[in-house]
Amino acid sequence: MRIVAHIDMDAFFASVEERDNERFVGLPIVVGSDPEGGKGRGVVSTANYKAREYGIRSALPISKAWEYSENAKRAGKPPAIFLGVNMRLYSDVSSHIMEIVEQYSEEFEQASVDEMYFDLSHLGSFEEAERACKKLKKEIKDRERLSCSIGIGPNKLIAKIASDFQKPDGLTVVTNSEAEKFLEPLTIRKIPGIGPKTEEILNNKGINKVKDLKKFELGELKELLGKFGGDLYLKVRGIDNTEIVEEHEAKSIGEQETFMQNTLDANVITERLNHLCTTVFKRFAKSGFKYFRTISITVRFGDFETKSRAHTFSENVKELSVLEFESLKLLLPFFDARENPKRKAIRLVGVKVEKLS
Ligand code: TTP
Ligand code: MG
Repeated sequence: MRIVAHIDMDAFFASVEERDNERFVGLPIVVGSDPEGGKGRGVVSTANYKAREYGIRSALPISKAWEYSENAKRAGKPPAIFLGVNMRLYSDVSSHIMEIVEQYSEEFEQASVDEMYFDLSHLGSFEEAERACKKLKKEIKDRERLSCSIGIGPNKLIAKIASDFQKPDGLTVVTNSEAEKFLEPLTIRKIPGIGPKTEEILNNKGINKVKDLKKFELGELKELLGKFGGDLYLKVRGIDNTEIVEEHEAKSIGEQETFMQNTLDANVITERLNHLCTTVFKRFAKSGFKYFRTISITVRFGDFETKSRAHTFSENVKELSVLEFESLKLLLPFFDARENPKRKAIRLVGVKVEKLS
């Protein structure tokens, strides 16, 4: 059984600003271009939920947002706080969150700065997947002080729509058998791929809900919308076979291996570790980078608890022997009480070189 989750942070840029500036807490916040006292020509990147009550949302002209804020002020409400886009900060926070999510799955795909798909099929049931996602939400709240919404479904399409279903701070589970019924009452715009233009074409034909779309034959939808019509025919029935595609970022080069059987046999594990080092080193040698400075290893136990340990050298290094020796040093504590007090068997080991230059 396939189980896919989709996580999307709530009012992401604005939530990060609110988190980092105590004086903003509880106030309407708009992140975007400079409003220039109502004359600004840019747009809103995002607004927190408080500012959304004023009608301010992503992609709205910033001058409109200013106007709505002024109206609110006249009505005795707090005016919105307008902030520029601090992309570097949001990217950093984004990486922290992705690192947390990656602990929950071996297959994940970052879909945008604040959303990610990850596979939870290994948990075996939607109940277990829900439990894991509750834990994940709590972990993100505890560690990053941010809220997110998660959808769990039988494929990426349903997971994505489900994560949006109870925003903010939502968790929505839609099983295989519930998927078609879940979609039917939704407006067609909720289907990814239906933008304002397609929506208009369909609305003009009296099609507003997903349920209305199901009355059309495959051929009719293709005639109306071209190739997308074919995809749409499947989508409105909850069918989606797209894979989770992991992005390969060039900031680090790493490999991991899941063992056939969980093990704590030092010979077996060190042999696989050396093999991973060789593979990583070959990729590093071909990458065009000359040096690395950080070596990190990841160990996942049979119960999915995952730990990473890293060593950063004060100077650049470039030898395979260093990679082998240092990763072994990082691994050894996992055989005894230092990193493995309960002597748990190991499921997966990974090796990574970072700080490439
Ligand atoms: P979204 O996830 O679409 O929006 P959001 O996280 O602000 O709000 P929510 O998910 O709770 O509805 O986008 C993530 C970030 O991407 C958002 O915080 C800012 C940025 N963004 C833009 O810069 N311009 C846009 O038009 C959109 C939609 C998002
Ligand atoms: Mg979001």
